[in-house]
Amino acid sequence: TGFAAAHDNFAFPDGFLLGAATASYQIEGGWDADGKGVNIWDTLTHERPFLVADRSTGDVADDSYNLYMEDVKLLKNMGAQVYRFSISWARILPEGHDNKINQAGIDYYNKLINALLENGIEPIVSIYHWDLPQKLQDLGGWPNRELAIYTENYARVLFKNFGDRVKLWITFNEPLIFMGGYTSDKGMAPSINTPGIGDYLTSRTVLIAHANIYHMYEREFKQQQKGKIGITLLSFWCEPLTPDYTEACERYQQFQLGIYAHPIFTEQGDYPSVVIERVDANSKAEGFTTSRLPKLTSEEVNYIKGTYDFFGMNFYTAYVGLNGVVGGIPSRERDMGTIVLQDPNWPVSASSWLRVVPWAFRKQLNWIAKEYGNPPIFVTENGFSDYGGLNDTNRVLYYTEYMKEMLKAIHIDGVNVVGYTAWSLIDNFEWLQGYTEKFGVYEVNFNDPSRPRTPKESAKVLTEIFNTRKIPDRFLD
Ligand code: PNW
Repeated sequence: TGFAAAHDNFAFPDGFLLGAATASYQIEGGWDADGKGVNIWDTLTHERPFLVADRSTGDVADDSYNLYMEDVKLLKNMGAQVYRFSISWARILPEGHDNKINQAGIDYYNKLINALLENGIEPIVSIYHWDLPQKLQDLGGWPNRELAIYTENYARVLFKNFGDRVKLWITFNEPLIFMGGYTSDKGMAPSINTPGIGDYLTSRTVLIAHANIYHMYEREFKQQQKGKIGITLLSFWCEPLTPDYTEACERYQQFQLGIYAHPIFTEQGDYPSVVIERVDANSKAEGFTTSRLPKLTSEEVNYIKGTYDFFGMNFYTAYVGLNGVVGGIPSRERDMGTIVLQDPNWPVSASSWLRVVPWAFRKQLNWIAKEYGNPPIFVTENGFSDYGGLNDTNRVLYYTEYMKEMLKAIHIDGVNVVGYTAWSLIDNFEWLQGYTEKFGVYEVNFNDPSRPRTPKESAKVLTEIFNTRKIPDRFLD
């Protein structure tokens, strides 16, 4: 019957992977434990505490450096098949370079990975989730393209030590956001104010580093380890204010997602032409002799193209877009020439940028599938923030409504989505918002030294979904 068919549409396909996600700096603590080096978030939180909403740090965070077994238990109890976590570069290589390896760091991730596998949970490892060793920032950080080589060397240490057991690797988490660390002295670490220049330099280094890692894995490890490598990119749906602004939204997609996805996922490769044209033209008008967008050579374009086994997609929210020139001179925002707003009717969260727009998830999945030739998409993050509390009805609604839209994209539209990890397993250090915004499905009491974890309503619903592999009937209309 049509009734049954409609309900089958809200089941997860066989082989679809379900789980939850975290990141090293946000949960681990142990900021100077057992030989770990200093990273740019240690530096920002210690030296410029006023940049963080509650002046907090990740010094202890969820103490997952000590309590990782608790996290594994939560995942196990939920019925998670996969756990996405990131490795702290400075815990493995205290000074960023591979000449000095911190064995205690290797031991920590070995213990975590083994515990996961013993409990039937597959690790998905992000190689870089924003915590750059300070020693590499001292050399200029991501705008310095030598980092593309240092990152490759760091990744090799990870493949050598963990690649026998880790089969799913993500090179970078959301370069779109961490390139912002080079656009303002009030922003993300390293909080350096070089907008319209440092961010584009960062994008080039990241693209080359990603390709270096991908090719190095193919040459040195893939045959033996048989793993898969992707990159996690953040995107937003952009709904044109009126049909006249369709192009404004297209430009928004290319400037936000396309800067990273076009060089890797299209057959043509390279930066999107609209990005090249507009940054070149603005640079010229602003009096720069050389475009602020450093070009990729044709060798680099070919080298970067196709370096993926899957597309890691982080998705949270949507905007309404229209034409408009805003942002300083120079800036990527100004280069883009699109302004975005959020519809005041969309339900809010605790995060200023995050409104609840479930239908946009389906649209963005379709946009990616169409633009990039329907690659396997792993949704590596999706989630909702509030100010705390176990009775998180709005988070439950967020997850069920967004998952329903994702399932429509899979079953009705044929988008190739292969997995989903909820952000986040536990409340954690939400970057510049400190501990004021909560994303966890498990609550963590940050006032208690033992950092107890307690399931919220959303953890119970995700447990049910992970075990039944469908959206419960009570959430279907
Ligand atoms: C992601 N925005 O960051 C990160 O990968 C996580 O580490 C983070 O905790 C999570 O989402 C929630 O914020 C984002 O401004 C940061 O649109 C900023 C935005 C989106 C995602």
